[in-house]
Amino acid sequence: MRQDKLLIPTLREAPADAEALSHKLLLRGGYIRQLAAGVYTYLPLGWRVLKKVSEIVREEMDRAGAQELLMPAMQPAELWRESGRYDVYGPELIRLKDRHDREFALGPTHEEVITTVVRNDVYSYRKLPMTLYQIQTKYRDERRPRFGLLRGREFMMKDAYSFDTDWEGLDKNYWNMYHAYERIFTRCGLNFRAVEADAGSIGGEGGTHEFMALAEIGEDTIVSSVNGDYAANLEKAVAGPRVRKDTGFDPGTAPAVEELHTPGASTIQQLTDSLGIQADQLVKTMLYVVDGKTIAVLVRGDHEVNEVKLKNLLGAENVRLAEYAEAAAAGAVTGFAGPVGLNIPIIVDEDVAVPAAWIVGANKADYHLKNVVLGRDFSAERTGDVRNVTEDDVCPVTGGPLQFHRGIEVGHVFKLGTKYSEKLGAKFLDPSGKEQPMIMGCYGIGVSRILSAVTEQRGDEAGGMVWPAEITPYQVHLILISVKDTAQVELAEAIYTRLQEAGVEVLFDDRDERAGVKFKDADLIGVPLRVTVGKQAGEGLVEFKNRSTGENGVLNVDQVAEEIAKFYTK
Ligand code: 9G3
Repeated sequence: MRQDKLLIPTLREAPADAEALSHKLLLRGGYIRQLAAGVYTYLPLGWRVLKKVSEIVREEMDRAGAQELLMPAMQPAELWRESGRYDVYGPELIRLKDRHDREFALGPTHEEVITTVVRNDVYSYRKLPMTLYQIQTKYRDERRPRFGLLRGREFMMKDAYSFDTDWEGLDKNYWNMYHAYERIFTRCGLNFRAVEADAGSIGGEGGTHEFMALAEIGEDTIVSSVNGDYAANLEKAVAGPRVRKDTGFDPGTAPAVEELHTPGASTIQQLTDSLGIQADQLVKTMLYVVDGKTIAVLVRGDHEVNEVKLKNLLGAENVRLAEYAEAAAAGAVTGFAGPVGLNIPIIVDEDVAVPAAWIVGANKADYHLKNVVLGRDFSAERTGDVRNVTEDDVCPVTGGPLQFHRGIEVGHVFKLGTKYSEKLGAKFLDPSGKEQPMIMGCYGIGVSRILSAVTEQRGDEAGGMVWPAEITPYQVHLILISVKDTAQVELAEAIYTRLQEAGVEVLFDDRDERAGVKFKDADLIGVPLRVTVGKQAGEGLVEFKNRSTGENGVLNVDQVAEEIAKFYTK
């Protein structure tokens, strides 16, 4: 295509409110434009990449035996009432009324809809297993949309749903999808890890993996062993067994509790400094409200509470930090909170539930207590693993060190079980004629989010972007230096015609612009192969640059055609 006629509005500067690298580059490269917070237009370049990513997803879904369909975004509220989720989700679920005042939700996901589709038209076990998928726009009214396509309020998702007669079938489908995801993210040129994850709000029984694109901007933290045998979202990651040094501590003979005057020392750092102790000799008392009830959670001073583990341990729906007044009502003094004298249940992390005497807050401003012993000075409602793993922990699989990376969630596969099929009546007649609920799985890919994840990994604020071969908007960027030089124009036109006839997608920069402007734009647009027609056009020679490998040289047209064919044949 001739760039002179294309809508590719490159920018020299990113808007001030764009923080993430991918947000800046997709704006500056003329890929996207914001219409509203978290709502974007894919300009022609962005749309070309989005189509290629979607096509890769489609190919691999079809190869995995899934059938593509397209469900509506307008979902009757009744379905969400049937599944019991209409009131579970707050303002994130976009609700609207039609002209007859009937209530609808704009689909944030499609478990309710797909289960209704299947329950109405699939009844015999002979039709199962069946996996259906769509590539469709989702709506989630995020409180804080940000970072461009990374967290939008309207975004493109591939969501697939599998229906099996038994758990073995689901397990087979689950891994079938898992491997399809590996192929998809590899073809999209992503550096990704599959990690054990928490099922989160969707619930479901048994196992879920997230696919994480490694990137510092990522909201998630993934924990893995050095050799990759273990990988888990921090929400889920567990520590390997530790050999506890026997301190010979005897609760029976431990000295009595003593008050410590610790004026103003309300942080771990201030305490360890002022008392000259290590953080692991302290216990932090965190006040939470769990499904409306205030509780205390105790973790060691060098650990952090993992709210997902806490929620799962207690089987709770909602977990949040307590407000100041809620903590005070429980007898805790914020900044000096401790377990002694509280009138609420106390959950104790297993690394605190060991024979030891601790320093804790005294529930009195400017005071702490020492020699506090679990069992003697306070009792635990229950103990469990409610903390994040740290660099000091060992891997549960290899026993070796743990590595921590930030990641962007680009995929998520779930074993749902019968949660939706029971609520929404997706049942089948088994060979003995007995009615059974279908066993479901669901599988999501953030298709539009992939544009940002790839740009985070392969973009550079100064150097621009280099798209992977399979999803680049164009395959070759042909740059004509001077539109006034006949030899250059003739050679560039000849190359353009020849490459197009060879089926190569060419972006031809035929604009009457200075070379510097053309190269700056080309860096931002990010096409991996660049052919520059300049001074040596008279000798039939051009500059060929492979921006993926960095190599470049002066070649004739035949050599260029050969280099291009090599780069794009898989
Ligand atoms: C909602 C809203 C937001 C949501 C959900 C429901 C996330 C919700 C989880 C899933 C699970 C899987 C199929 C594809 C893969 C992911 N955010 N989830 O259910 F009403 Cl407002 O979407 N769905």
